[in-house]
Amino acid sequence: MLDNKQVESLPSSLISWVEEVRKRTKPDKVYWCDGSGEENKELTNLLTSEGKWIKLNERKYKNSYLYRTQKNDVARVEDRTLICTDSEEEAGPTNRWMKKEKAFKMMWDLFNGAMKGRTMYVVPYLMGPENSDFSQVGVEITDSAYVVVNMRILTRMGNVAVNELKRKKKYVRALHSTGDLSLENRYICHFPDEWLLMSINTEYGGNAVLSKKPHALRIASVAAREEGWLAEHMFLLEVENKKRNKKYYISGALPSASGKTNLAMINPPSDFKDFYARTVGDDISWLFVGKEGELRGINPENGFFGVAYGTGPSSNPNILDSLKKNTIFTNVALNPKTNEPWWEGLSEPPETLYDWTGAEWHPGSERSAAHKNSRFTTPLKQYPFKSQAYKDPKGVNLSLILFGGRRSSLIPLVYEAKSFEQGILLGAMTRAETTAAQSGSTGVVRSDPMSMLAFCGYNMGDYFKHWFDVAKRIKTPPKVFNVNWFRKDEKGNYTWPGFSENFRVLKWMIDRVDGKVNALELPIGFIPDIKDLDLKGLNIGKDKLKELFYFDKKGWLKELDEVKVFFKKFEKHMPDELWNEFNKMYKNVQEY
Ligand code: SAT
Ligand code: MN
Repeated sequence: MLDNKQVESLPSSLISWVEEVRKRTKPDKVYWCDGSGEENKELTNLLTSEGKWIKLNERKYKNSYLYRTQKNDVARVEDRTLICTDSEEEAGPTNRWMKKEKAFKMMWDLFNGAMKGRTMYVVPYLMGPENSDFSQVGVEITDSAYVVVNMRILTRMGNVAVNELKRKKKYVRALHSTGDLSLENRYICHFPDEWLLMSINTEYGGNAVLSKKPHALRIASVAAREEGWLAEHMFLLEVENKKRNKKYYISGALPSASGKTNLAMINPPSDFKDFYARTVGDDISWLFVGKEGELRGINPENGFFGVAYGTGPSSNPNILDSLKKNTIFTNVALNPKTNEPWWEGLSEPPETLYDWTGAEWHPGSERSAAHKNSRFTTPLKQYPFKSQAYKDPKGVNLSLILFGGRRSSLIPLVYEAKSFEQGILLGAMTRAETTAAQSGSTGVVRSDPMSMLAFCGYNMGDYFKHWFDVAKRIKTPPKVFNVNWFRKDEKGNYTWPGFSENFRVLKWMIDRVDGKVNALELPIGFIPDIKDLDLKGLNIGKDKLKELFYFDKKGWLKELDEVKVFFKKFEKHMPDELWNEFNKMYKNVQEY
């Protein structure tokens, strides 16, 4: 706990806000978190004693726990996630909007007495490396010990943030209460003008750990627009080639639960002896134009909140050891015999399990044992294949950016934009199938520009314009690519093996960056000449490769027509630069 002296040293605006929240929410106790190990132990003991979480097998999963959320509270709820501004136009046609004053009143009514009988935790946190001009601070007030222990892994929490609070002019205020978990009154409200967040009646990570999507993307995207940088839903990967004596930094946007974490932790196939891949971040990148006109990136987070379901020896072997200590598992299954967590993809299922709801489960059951959006929360620091750059206050210099999404047809395995500006179009026109990361139906194709549909805190038309404005200041633009690992054949099987084999595609991109290989031109961009794809050791037929790069003119015209309908929604907010790029591509496809 922070002592009185430390609390008194904090900005007076913060002290009075905490006091206001205390008066309105009426907790039994106020507890200022310092982020220490002892404090964390107290909180985990408390959670265990309340029967809310299960301590896992200490020998196999040291200091690790299983938490089950309420059944109706397992994913982000996009229809209850609101951007609250004066005018609807500021939020734009893709966000749910509520007038600021109305939302304020509604939320304060819901928060009235919400913390009665509970402890109110005040959590100072830092997003980004220490002593970095790019980092931001925030303070989350929450009555959930589960949220606090997650924040301790995902952010730099407590004392470090207290120091930065004294240095930074502005900070985000985030207020959360578990409330009664009722769906009718669940709201995650964003007040970008005030750098303020209010979330109630939910405890699921993406809705309640407000440092993550609500701060690091929705509020940060608004700040980024004002200050001339970009807050993106992107991983950040370091690839080193020892022979070329060079490091490449790759950031990439893929929608939630589409393998972004796996790609950020990719393990090059065994034939790629000169290559090493290391993770800087797996979910969020903040990008800045550096002094030399280069594009730099930092990972604002300090841990991973990855999807457990499907994570295993074939999809992400690198993470498995890291999950064996100091990890929180949410909504995975439990082996009652060994007290170990289990989820689909990890191993053969044991004879008897308790599923994510706690009900008995046996192999062959129709329902999954772990929830499809089950998650692990684990510290970056203990991940063996991390890049030391994750704590570099200056960030890294980007070599390339990739966009993509889950598409079972049409979109090639990889293609390259002809310019950075066309790259912005590739990002903006991304359409992807929905996943279990958001409530609602899965597998529906929807526009998800830059994978930011659910995370852009303002009008996406203005967001596209902002990308073009930032582009004007970049002197050495990274190359931009689009990828699609998810094409399926007529039988419904994936055409490309994916996972670590995706490194072959990254290698081609790196060769393009280094000017080592030429490419073939299509109206939508450049694709590899098959001979330049390193496929040594991979058993893949010629027809499959052909299929992966087949250009279906009719399909593309239909795709672009649908993109156009989406773009038109933004009306006058849509920048001319993007329409120009779009029209150029449309014409090229028509004339092909
Ligand atoms: O639930 S989170 O928003 O934190 C993760 C995700 O959906 O990308
Ligand atoms: Mn994400």
